Amino acid sequence: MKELIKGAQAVLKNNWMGGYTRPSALLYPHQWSWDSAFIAIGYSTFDEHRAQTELLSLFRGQWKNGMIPHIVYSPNPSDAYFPDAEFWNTTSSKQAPSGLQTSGITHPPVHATAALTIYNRAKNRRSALEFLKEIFPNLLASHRFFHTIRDPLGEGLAYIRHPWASGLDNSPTWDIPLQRIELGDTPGFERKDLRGVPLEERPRDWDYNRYIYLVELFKEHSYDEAELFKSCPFLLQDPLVNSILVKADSDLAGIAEILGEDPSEIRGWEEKTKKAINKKLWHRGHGFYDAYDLRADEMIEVDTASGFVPLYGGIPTRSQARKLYKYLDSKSFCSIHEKKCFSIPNYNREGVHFDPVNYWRGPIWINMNWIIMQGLRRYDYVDKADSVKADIIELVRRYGFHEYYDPFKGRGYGSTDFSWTAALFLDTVFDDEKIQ
Ligand code: 2M8
Repeated sequence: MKELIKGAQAVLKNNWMGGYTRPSALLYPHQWSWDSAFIAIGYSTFDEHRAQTELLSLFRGQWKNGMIPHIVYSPNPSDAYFPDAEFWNTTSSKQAPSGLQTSGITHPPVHATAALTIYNRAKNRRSALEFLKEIFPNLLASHRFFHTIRDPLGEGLAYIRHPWASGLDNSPTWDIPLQRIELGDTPGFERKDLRGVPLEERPRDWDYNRYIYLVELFKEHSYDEAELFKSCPFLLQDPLVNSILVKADSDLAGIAEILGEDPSEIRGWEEKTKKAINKKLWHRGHGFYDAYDLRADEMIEVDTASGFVPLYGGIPTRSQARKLYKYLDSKSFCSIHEKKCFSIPNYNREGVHFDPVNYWRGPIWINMNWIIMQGLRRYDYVDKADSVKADIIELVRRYGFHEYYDPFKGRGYGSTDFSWTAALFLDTVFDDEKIQ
């Protein structure tokens, strides 16, 4: 175990770019929003100063309306990633920050959870408190953005307007809304991801054409949120983003209390979003949480692991949780008793588009396992949580710190030495191993 821990720490250290940590050398040279939150949680197990720096550097890219962009671009020009900063041209928005370049969409808001974890683990209590004081106003603004600007009808659910904003880029859930897009004259572009990873492990050109169509639309409207709420063909309320927001609200309220600030507004957001998830995203007949397509005004009944993430936010009632558990521990998502399958594949194994090799369409992702594992503990499904934990450790031990893994063969795909795999591995073994 000691060697594995050293290996995980080395992945983070090698991906450190001087002010932030890249997700991986092979594919992702810039700073990604939810990656940074996971990475900061990993650093909090052995380097609290680096953990704080990681989060604070991400917030330098925060927009004036509170939005944390999903990518903060490195100041050093790099030919390694598409789309580059120029392609987003976010300077056309009055909301974009000056002095550095970012994308123009969000990512799941894990940051308050990361900030509280860093504080709780810190040995230097004074500097940890200073860190919380510094970051609290930015965190609050980012939550307010989700709860107000991204919820213009006051339903208690934040919308996303791009598959990349979900973090689960080519999840089969997005196939249906993306089919609605008529491409027209989208400009040509060159994907860079296929230089390092085979197409069978990555999204199709079909998806990329639609990702780029949406970015072109954002540019046309200078990233004006009210305009895009009216005109964007991809507009969804996703259980993953909203449940992560609920958990982060609860942690942000905890931070407010530590700082002697009034947490009531934040607790109000948390409660409202919890209720709304149960009201609008819970499919009664099916006993599962689905994304809601605001354009078609209907649920998207596609069963990905995102439907289990409400457990992490403490959102389901006991009886809802029982239904989720029964499904999670079945053949569809690899049960505890099945020896030939690691858990948790990101999409129902029996689903029509299931593919154990392709990106977010079947493989196991360590961040999803880590999130759902915590949800299982919250509802006292201890054996299953322990079995997910054992699979996280076993996948890393046997195959290394990959971006994602085949649920049957175990072997890893995408990037090697992937930062959030290393970071969340460290977090997973922290309490057992007393990492230094
Ligand atoms: C992947 O997404 C980026 C676009 O944001 C890409 O494919 O180019 C996703 O797995 C996303 O969740 C992740 O944050 C990002 C960097 O690791 O890569």
